[in-house]
Amino acid sequence: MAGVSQASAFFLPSGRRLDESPAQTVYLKAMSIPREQQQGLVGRLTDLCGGAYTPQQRRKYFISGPQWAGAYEGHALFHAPTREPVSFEEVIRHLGEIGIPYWTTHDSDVIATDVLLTDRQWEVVGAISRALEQNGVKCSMVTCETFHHPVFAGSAAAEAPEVREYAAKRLRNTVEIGHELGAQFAVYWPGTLGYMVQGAIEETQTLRWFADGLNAACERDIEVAQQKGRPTLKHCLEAKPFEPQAQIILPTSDAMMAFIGSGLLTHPEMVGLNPEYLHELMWGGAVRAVLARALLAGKLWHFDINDGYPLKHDVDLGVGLVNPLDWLNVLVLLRTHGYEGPFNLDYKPPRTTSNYGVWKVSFPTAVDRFITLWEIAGEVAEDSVLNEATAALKAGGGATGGDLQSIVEANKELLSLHELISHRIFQILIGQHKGRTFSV
Ligand code: GCO
Ligand code: MN
Ligand code: MN
Repeated sequence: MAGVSQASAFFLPSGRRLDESPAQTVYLKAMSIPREQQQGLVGRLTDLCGGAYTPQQRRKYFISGPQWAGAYEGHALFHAPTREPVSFEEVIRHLGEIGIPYWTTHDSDVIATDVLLTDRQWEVVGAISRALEQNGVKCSMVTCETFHHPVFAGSAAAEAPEVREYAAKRLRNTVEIGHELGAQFAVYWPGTLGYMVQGAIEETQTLRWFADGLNAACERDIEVAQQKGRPTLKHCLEAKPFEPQAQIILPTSDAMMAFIGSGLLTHPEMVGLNPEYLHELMWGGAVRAVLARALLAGKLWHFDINDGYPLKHDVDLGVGLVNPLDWLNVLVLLRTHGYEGPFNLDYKPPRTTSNYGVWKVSFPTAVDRFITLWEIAGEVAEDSVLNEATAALKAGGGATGGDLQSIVEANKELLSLHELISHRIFQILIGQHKGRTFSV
């Protein structure tokens, strides 16, 4: 029917187009889609969405895909897995095909815990290097899992010295693996560093022990970097305000910064931050302000990108699906301050997404939303309305009297620009600055 655009038409699984009319919609709803046609439908509708970048375009950005995100099977405390296991070879191959140039991993994502710290781990590391090489993907970051295994029930900074000794070995080993894989960053999310029940943990002692582990990692890094003629890694702390413990000893990026400056670290200059967007929303923080504080301290080195809801738990949704306007503003801040670190896609494809959907829908669309928001942030930075409004606010009304009333009066009309700026950013987000209008 004339007037029905490609984009708004309904399609039958056969590919035949149905025009939008109530009767036909009912027909479409009533018709089941056989399993063997479902991937075709999802794939076709994904392609119909348009707006996808090419793998070459995607590779221009410092974006990394975590092994644990690609291989996440949809399990949680109340949730059985909904997806099949995926090997690192498969994850790396998909990242290469999509055009995600970097891969990140926990030590135990790819090497079984009982193989870690044995000679056999180097066979796995060799296989990883080959997979990376074959697929044109690089390892940018390694992270040490110190939360999942029962040995870390009382955290990596537990009372028993043998637990802390084991944790230090794992941390040093992760640094070695990182150098072997060519990584530039190591990330530490302390996980169980906290408590469920009160009184058993002495916080100052726990923090000293936690620092011992990080010091061991930094000291080993200095040795290995020297042996290999490589720069040392950037060691990045990641905070999360709750989960998996009820109370967390280092719950926010600001707490992490205070810890870096506490005097407990032997190499505070080697340690910075890996904030995660959602983790700061979880405590009710303004993510942009969190990042601004880290930028000022020179500690914003790595950034986990995802989305979710304030004051709720760690749903790790794909970037931009919940808070696109806030995300745009975050990226404006990072662009205008020359942030050049990685954007790590630390999200969890929802358990309603299939193994096919993870690579057809979840990863490519997350990357493309990020790139789009990053490019829109560039438009915000260059927008003439915004630049003139901002400059006017900074110039002020030029009160000369010096008395309070004349200062208030001089800026009174200018301050309406705050709301106008916010409106303009919304317009840029939805493309109205380029003439997108609706006939109403
Ligand atoms: C989470 C955390 C982790 C960490 C990872 C790297 O949400 O559970 O963000 O995904 O980023 O453990 O240290
Ligand atoms: Mn994270
Ligand atoms: Mn998270």
